[in-house]
Amino acid sequence: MGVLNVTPDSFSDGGQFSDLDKAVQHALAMIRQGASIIDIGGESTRPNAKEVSLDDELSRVIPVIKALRRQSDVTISIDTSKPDVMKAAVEAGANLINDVYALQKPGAIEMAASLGVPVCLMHMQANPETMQENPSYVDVVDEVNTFFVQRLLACEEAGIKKQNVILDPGFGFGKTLQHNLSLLAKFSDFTIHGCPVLAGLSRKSMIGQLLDKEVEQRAVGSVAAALLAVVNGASIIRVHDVADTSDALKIFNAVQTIN
Ligand code: 7PM
Repeated sequence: MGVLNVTPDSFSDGGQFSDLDKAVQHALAMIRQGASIIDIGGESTRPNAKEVSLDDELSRVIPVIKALRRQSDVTISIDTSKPDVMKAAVEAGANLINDVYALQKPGAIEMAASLGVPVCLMHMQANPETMQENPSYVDVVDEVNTFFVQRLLACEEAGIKKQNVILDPGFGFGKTLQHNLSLLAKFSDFTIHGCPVLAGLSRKSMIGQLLDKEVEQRAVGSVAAALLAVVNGASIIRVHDVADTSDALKIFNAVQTIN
């Protein structure tokens, strides 16, 4: 899964191509490099991020989804927690809902059920404004798994089949470095529900903390972390550096398919 952020400054350089054009070109480049899912997000979920209005989010993501859908049949994931964005995105050609609030916002679970597309449910402690203030768990892996059981039950009650659910422990979302390392070390524990598990580690602060490197120097560390997640059972990895990650996965797959 390649990350395509369409927040205002992601693709604007004042140059000759439109921001829409550049966003689509970046998605097509990630597809050529090996991405089979493009995750399109217009709402920043970074720590301390401000909320984005419905109209702003729609005007950022919908034109990109429509334009990409015209040029590719790649799986398009919409990264949103707003029911109205989910609906417009699926109507524009998105095939997957990636919700960092795990369909807990009012109306989200009903909307996802009625749209009938697969959903990715991510664990987060607290909310983006406060989540990194004082993350605290007795046992982070147990608590994330308990959350997954609760959300799978809510999905079943809403009419979303387990076969349509992807789970994600939410690296960096209300977690300290030690919590994040526990999630990665015990990643295989999240496969007990029988759903595919997604890992989003790319360029995150845990990589920065371990390497003492700024975000643009975290590609190698991110690839190493992604590969560990795959070895420990991840089915989908959400990454910025698609070409580098593809190289690592080709080595893994070659070793995996021997005999
Ligand atoms: C800080 C924290 C900076 C998070 C940037 C981010 C995930 C996601 C994001 C994830 C799923 C980023 C993010 N992370 N969706 N959206 N899983 N499902 O790295 O880990 O882009 S935002």
